Amino acid sequence: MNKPTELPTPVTGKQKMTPSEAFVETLVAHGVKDVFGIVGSAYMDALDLFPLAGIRFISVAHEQGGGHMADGYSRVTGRHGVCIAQNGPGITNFVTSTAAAYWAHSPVVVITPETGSGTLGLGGFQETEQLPIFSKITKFQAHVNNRTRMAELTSRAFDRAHLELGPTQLNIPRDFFYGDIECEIPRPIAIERGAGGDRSLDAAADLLASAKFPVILCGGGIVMADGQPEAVRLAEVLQAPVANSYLHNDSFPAKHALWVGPLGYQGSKAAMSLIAKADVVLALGTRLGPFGTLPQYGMEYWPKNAKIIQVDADAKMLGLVKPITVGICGDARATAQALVERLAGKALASIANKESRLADIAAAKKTWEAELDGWAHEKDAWSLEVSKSSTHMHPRQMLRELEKAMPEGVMVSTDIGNICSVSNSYLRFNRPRSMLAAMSFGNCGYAFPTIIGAKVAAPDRAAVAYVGDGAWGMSFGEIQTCVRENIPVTAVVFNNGQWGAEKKNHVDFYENRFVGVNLDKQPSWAKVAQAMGAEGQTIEKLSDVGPALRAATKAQSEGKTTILEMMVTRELGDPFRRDALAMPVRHLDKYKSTAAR
Ligand SMILES: Cc1ncc(C[n+]2csc(CCOP(=O)(O)OP(=O)(O)O)c2C)c(N)n1
Ligand SMILES: [Mg+2]
Repeated sequence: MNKPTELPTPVTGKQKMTPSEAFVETLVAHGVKDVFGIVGSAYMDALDLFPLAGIRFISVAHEQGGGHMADGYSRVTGRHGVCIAQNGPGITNFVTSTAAAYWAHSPVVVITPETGSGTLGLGGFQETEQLPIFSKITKFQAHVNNRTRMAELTSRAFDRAHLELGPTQLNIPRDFFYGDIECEIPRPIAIERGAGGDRSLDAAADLLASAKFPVILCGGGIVMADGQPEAVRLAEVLQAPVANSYLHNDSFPAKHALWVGPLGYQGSKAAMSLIAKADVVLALGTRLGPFGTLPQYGMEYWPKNAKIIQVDADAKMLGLVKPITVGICGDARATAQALVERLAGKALASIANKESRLADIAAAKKTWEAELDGWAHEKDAWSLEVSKSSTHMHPRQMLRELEKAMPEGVMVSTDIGNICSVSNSYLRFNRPRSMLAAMSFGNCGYAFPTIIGAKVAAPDRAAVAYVGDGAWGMSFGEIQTCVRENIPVTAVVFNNGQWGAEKKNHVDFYENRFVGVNLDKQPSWAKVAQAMGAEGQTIEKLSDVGPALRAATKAQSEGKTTILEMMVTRELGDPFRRDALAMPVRHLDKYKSTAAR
């Protein structure tokens, strides 16, 4: 979270300044060092001050990319990510990235200069109503309705992004950057969240003390609260297995004996089989999103009869998706600490029987690892057919090689797509703020710009994006940003020549009637990378995967961005949402041939 003691000091005292100066000094007051965007006349008067204010402006290829970079930056630092653009089209380009940040709970401040107040409503150049567009994808919208309020409202947009755990919008009529005002720069408001109410904490501690098979489900709230040490301590006190919530594989250290892997789509069967046995589940810092516990591998693993304790910093999330026994509105770190304190001195049923549970954990993990080792390729009829005459790599084997070659402390972003989803089984982290998946908004094109923002935030950490070739077509333009702004990252592009995740639905439901899913006549993405000033390599053989990833991540320290184009077969893993599709029903004669038989 925002650490006020580390923040620089802006100008102090009430004094005369321009609104541009007030705006920039408020950014300084909130510790802003980097802003992502595309230049525009709407805010040029403020932009002119950035260098002297110590703010780096990172010029991107597309505003959506800039928004995702701000998201990645905030997810790695825990501080604000900031993006800005030209009124009208520059701002509408932020819609997708803002919605993605909303569902990732990222404190991104989206700065949206708008058309001048003097001509608003006349349908002039680059005019659109910018507040309604973002109203459902931000936690707070500040509109500067008077230039004298520039610092106040700017500061509030920053404060609210932390307080409400998500993106906020700061909308500024472009003429309001100019003029003379008298104002004082507000200091950031830092609100400490507590552990939760005494009654709910007592009830949770009693339940945990009596639990014979407690399981902790560790979510993104632990990452955001920097609470991993407290989560580890609590797990050790209870000797409870710990699963990661869906796409938060960095919420608990994978090297820990109690770690059992992620739940959800393409997650760990060890985690699923163990949570199925739980009599008490502690959902620590997770909203228990509806997709996070969908059945997988034909397993219904959510323990319907277990008592559920849910901890979330947002009270509205408690009991929203799943019925719960105890809800605690608290900061996951503080709550974990408070539970450790309450459990001290209590007789714990889970300690009395810990040997058998530890044996269960070790056995479940061993079985799952062995299954992954042997799972060289997908075994459904279609996958076998398309891969039998292919010389390309099996995606799963390639993902295993990548996993083994990951450098210490790596950050990995993942896109939406079949191979990215399968990678969930092969991504393990020992450090929080390391996994940056496209969260529930699930937009293709998320991973590459997000890892660029992460790299700006943590230049000394290796940064790797996993991207399907379809999603790559949407996002490779940001190679320009890497090269131009010297932000070295590695992108691993899975070339299977298709929008695979969607094709899987054609295979499962539409008898292979493919419409719009083949990505024929793609360029060589390795050559495209080279033409854009990055390194590009095509990887055909499994034995080259590990060495290529190691070399590419190492080359980041020499300032090199590398695109590794992995040539993989067209086989496809399980689909994301079998539950959401139905076999085709047709009533009109014209379409009868497409009806399910
Ligand atoms: C912006 C956006 N458009 C469309 C979709 C629907 N969609 C989900 S996965 C997918 C296919 C991804 O293909 P690719 O990136 O090549 O990865 P693959 O599935 O082949 O591994 C599509 C089109 C989406 N999630 N986001
Ligand atoms: Mg693909």
